[in-house]
Amino acid sequence: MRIEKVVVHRCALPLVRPFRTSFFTEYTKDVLLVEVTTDVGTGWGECVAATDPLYSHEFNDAVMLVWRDHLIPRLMGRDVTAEEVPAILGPVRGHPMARGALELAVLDAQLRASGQSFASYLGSVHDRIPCGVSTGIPDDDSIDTLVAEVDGYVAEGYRRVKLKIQPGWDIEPTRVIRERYPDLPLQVDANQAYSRDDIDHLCRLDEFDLLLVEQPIHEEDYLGHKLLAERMRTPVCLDESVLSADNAESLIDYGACEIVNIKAGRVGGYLSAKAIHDVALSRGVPVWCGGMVETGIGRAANIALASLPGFTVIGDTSSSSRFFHQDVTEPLTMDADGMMTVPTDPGLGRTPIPDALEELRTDRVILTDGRHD
Ligand code: OSB
Ligand code: MG
Repeated sequence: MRIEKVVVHRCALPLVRPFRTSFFTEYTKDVLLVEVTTDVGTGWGECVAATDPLYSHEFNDAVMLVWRDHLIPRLMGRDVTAEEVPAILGPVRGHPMARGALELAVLDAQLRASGQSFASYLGSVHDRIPCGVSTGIPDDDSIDTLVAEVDGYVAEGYRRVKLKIQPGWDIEPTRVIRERYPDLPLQVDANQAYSRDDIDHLCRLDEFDLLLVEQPIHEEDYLGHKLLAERMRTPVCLDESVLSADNAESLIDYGACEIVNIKAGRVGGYLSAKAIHDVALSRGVPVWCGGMVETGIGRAANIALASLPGFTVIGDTSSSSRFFHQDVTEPLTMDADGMMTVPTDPGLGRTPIPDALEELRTDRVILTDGRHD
């Protein structure tokens, strides 16, 4: 297919409640949606970068520049298949979130043209997937607020809950939720807030029978995670450290990682995400599908990814309503039994609703000729 035009729709989606982690508090989701026009039709992608470079070095304004000056010029006017996109963009170092969003849009266009769903293309083995939810640190630092939020998620039917932790907000909140829900599948995510010096402290989490502890230490400290994994009974899972299939294989074989959180946006796209899944499956290492507070575009793609066979741990695959009053697409919705149906329409199975896009959009840029309107 020939790539003819790339339009970026920047949108602002107010969150239903602030989302606070060890590294930031987000009140509004500022997202770049990318619309690629080809000679066989249109495709949509979503970039998981944020306004500020706090989770990753990538951020939305930088993504716009790298798209405009380095990535899109390599694709424009070319006859490509989606599978060729990683190699075409490969000479540009880094910027996996920027690359992944373009690959997703080209894949969506290709699959819509051929009538195949994204899930079927990736190798889905489930029609429905179980849903987990990520719970932020309460804005008011109150355990009662956390309990009320978790009570709400459990009542909705979520099958697994993740708590965000950081020094000073770890043992007590986890103890309270575990005592209230002795059988709830529960895990914690520190987003790198601890160091090698905290290994004894982190081992105190072992008494709560957690599914895993996610990215406790700095993303570059592989030895720290290995030392922790040797000491801690709770499995150590990596998120930010995992960048590619080769690096995932290294982390697994080195002993730094017992479970992998796969976020397609973080690893340069769904083809790379699938390759990481395949490596982990070959090693018998469970994987799960992470989230980046995606709109329905990215969320639909995540749900498809989560239906692959190696995804044996419940992911951050919550309903659109977990974060948004209004999504840009028809919402992705969990059923009362805590399961979500994997989209089966061609491509992602979701496109922006024109009125919603219009209402939520803060900027529209035709990146192939630089025009804003
Ligand atoms: O570390 O998993 C994370 C959201 C934004 C940035 C980082 C993370 C998260 C989440 C997932 O916790 C939230 C979701 O999309 O369900
Ligand atoms: Mg994480």
